Amino acid sequence: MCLRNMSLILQLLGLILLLEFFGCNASAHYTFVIEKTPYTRLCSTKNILTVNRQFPGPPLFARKGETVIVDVINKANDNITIHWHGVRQPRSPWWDGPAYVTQCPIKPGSQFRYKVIFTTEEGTLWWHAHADWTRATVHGPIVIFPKVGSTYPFPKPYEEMPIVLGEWWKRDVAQVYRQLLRTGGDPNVSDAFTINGQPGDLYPCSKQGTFRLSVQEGKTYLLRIINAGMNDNLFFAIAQHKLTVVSVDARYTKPLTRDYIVIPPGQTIDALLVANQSPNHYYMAARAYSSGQGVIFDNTTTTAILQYSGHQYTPSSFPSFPYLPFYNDTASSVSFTGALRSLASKDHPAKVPLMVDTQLISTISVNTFPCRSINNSTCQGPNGTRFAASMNNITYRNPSVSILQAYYKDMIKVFGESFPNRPPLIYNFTGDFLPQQLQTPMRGTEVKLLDYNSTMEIVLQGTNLVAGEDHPMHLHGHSFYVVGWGFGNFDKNKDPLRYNLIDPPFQNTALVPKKGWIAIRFRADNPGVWFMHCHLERHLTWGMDTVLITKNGLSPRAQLVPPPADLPPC
Ligand SMILES: *[C@@H]1O[C@H](CO)[C@@H](O)[C@H](O)[C@H]1NC(C)=O
Ligand SMILES: *[C@@H]1O[C@H](CO)[C@@H](O)[C@H](O)[C@H]1NC(C)=O
Ligand SMILES: *[C@@H]1O[C@H](CO)[C@@H](O)[C@H](O)[C@H]1NC(C)=O
Ligand SMILES: *[C@@H]1O[C@H](CO)[C@@H](O)[C@H](O)[C@H]1NC(C)=O
Ligand SMILES: *[C@@H]1O[C@H](CO)[C@@H](O)[C@H](O)[C@H]1NC(C)=O
Ligand SMILES: *[C@@H]1O[C@H](CO)[C@@H](O)[C@H](O)[C@H]1NC(C)=O
Ligand SMILES: *[C@@H]1O[C@H](CO)[C@@H](O)[C@H](O)[C@H]1NC(C)=O
Ligand SMILES: *[C@@H]1O[C@H](CO)[C@@H](O)[C@H](O)[C@H]1NC(C)=O
Ligand SMILES: *[C@@H]1O[C@H](CO)[C@@H](O)[C@H](O)[C@H]1NC(C)=O
Ligand SMILES: [Cu+2]
Repeated sequence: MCLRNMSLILQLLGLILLLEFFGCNASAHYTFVIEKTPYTRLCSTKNILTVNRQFPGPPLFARKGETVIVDVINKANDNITIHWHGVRQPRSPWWDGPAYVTQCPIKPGSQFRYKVIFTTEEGTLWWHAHADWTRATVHGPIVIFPKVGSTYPFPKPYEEMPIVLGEWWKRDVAQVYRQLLRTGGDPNVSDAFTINGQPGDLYPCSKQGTFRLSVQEGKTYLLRIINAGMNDNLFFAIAQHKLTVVSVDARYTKPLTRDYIVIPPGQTIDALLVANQSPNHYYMAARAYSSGQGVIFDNTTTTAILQYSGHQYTPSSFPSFPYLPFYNDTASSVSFTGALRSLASKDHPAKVPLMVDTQLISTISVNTFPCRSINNSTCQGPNGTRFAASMNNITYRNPSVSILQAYYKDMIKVFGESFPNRPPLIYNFTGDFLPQQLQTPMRGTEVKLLDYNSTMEIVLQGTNLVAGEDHPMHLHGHSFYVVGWGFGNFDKNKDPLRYNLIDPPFQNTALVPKKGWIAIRFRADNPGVWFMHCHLERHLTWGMDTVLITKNGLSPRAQLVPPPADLPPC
């Protein structure tokens, strides 16, 4: 309600300051206080890291093109940073967030002011912590409305609702993270998935809190769905209702109507829901899409309830349950992701680079290192090894100061500039029986330099080392067109002939299918230091990461803005 009134006032007076005066969320200045807060889930209470004591955290509202200030005050005992996932932050990587890539962490007792600069984004994104595993509970939606005088390219929904999908551990997530680093094995899987912070009816002690979405018969609702989970891609569906996807990663798509969606960690999907079934209660549910053979995962199911209101009726005592594909159903996953298309209309054109200046091909692999244990205990990775992951056979290692600061000052060389353009070794990437010696990668901090305004194509080639599985690859600073994908090994002669250069989806996170590849294109027109990584948190931790540095252009408008004075020191 508040928001609707506020936008009306905005339209009438054009005054943003009024919003703060009225105590609404839609202000241009937010304060995020990071602190531990007790939350009770699954029959037990634990202290979790939160923003303003909320889980999920508070939504950020803006209109297209606005800049929002967020003061982050760290009152917890953990290092923290905040990343504005999918926000371009033009020439301003200082406020992008990934620890040791663009900034040193905000240490306990200190604070940092972020400038979140919206330009081309419109729709749903999200913010999350980007240091260690703190993002498990430190995250929330970003809602970017069209400019005043402009509207959605679809009929105005009656109401809008964020649907934040998350993952919950009974134990302290920091302990799960430390155990993973210590043992070299798989991290403990989560104990529950959540919908807007609640596990739902299928978990112990959870029925009371189950999230309920009240709808009126005949009305249309816009669900702003975010996968804020750590380690699992998810299938999501609502019993007896279809979802019409209208936007992915804050870019409009051609309407795509399906019974279920697939949403990997990092992705945001806006979908219209028409309350056109008989008045009753219906389950919405999410569970893992986990394609790796033998890869352990949280196989539980989270639910919320869609309940019709405004009528006299007796709801069935057992709401009907939606169809969700089986946990390893890759065909169902690609049947959804492969059908996404940019809207590509006059108002929302797709500007796909047709010519490519630089093509980079990178493998993305899960790997192992021999166990080099300090206290002679064996490592808990496969066959007593230590899990790792890599891009082009390099396991990314964080430097001790941020790459951006080192690059900007041109002083200490904490990184190398030789991330290879091609896999160092050509083998049958997706072969079923790969020699064991290919499994061990190199460690390094190698970046790839991109010329300003050059057009890039990056082919991300999944491999079958250790275990082939889907990887949701995310790029900061530049969203990209997914121009092609396929199973098996990328064929540089045949596959580009099948690219979609007309209306490919424009994303910041894209799922590379198991034992397959995707090709993405973008123009490197945003100078800065930009992290690229798998958004499965365990793979990020293991090193399936690299850094792209888009160089400055010639004009001052094509160069990095200077660093803020309050940038945290390491
Ligand atoms: C991980 O799971 C194992 C086995 O269930 C348990 O012993 C251990 O305490 C768990 N560790 C953490 C940090 O949750
Ligand atoms: C989930 O995993 C547990 C432990 O591995 C197993 O016992 C159970 O059968 C699985 N449940 C489903 C529904 O797959
Ligand atoms: C999916 O898992 C089932 C067992 O849980 C297995 O029988 C089946 O082969 C798997 N399918 C794929 C495509 O891996
Ligand atoms: C580890 O084992 C080796 C060989 O058995 C032994 O020489 C060494 O002292 C042990 N180290 C520790 C810390 O126990
Ligand atoms: C690569 O491995 C796959 C799966 O084992 C196999 O089907 C394919 O023929 C292999 N390709 C080549 C070029 O050897
Ligand atoms: C990765 O590099 C290591 C160390 O040079 C090498 O042993 C291994 O075979 C390489 N693997 C691949 C897949 O390139
Ligand atoms: C980038 O390159 C394109 C194509 O060559 C050109 O049209 C555009 O003006 C360039 N932009 C900038 C900011 O240099
Ligand atoms: C573990 O060792 C066995 C036997 O040597 C081998 O078949 C298997 O591929 C190994 N697994 C991994 C992940 O290295
Ligand atoms: C927090 O960050 C500082 C600065 O990089 C670092 O020295 C310290 O070890 C970090 N603390 C933890 C608990 O990671
Ligand atoms: Cu991954």
